[in-house]
Amino acid sequence: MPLHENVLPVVERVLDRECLLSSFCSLVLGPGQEAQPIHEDTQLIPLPRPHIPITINAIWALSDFRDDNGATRIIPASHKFDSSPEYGGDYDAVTATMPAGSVMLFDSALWHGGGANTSDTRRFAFSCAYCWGWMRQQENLQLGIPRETAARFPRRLQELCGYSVYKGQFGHINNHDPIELLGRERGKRMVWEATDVRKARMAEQG
Ligand SMILES: O=C(O)CCC(=O)C(=O)O
Repeated sequence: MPLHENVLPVVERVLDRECLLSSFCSLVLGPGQEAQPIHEDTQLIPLPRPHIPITINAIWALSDFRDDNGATRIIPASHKFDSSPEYGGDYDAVTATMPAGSVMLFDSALWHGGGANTSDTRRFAFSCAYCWGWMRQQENLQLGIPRETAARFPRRLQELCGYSVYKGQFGHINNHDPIELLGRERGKRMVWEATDVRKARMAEQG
């Protein structure tokens, strides 16, 4: 799902191809669930607002998202506000209703929150968030996913999970791309190798 062809290219356009999966989780609202406080997913990050998109959220509806079962509430254009919401505050929101199978993409600085589920069935969703490669991911996927499991992922998913180096500099291990720990051959060159013209020439000549 994090590799979905209708979503990842959009994320790569807003961030870049070296983006990371920040978190991947299910969002299940049971009957009687109260509305979640309106929040931004990155509001604890001490950056002056508004700022460039730093994290993109994809919420996948696995059930129909309706007003009565807790469809996500959003405050349109709030990602451009110069402040963050107060937890527990009362805000004028619209509900993002959508049929099962839809996906909603938004800048995580958008003020939002799950709605109240007053129906008698559960509302199922997946949340897939992506961030820049220079940021700390919300979930520590390199330690959280056993290495032998990650080794079976497609290469692009491995990169998204953090087995990658941003701009050939951030995230290396002993001057190597961590993807090599998953048994992949030569990963990305570090910036200091790639910019060493003499060494690059020697490598070309074998
Ligand atoms: O469940 C939803 O609709 C939104 C969930 C959410 O915003 C969150 O968990 O941060």
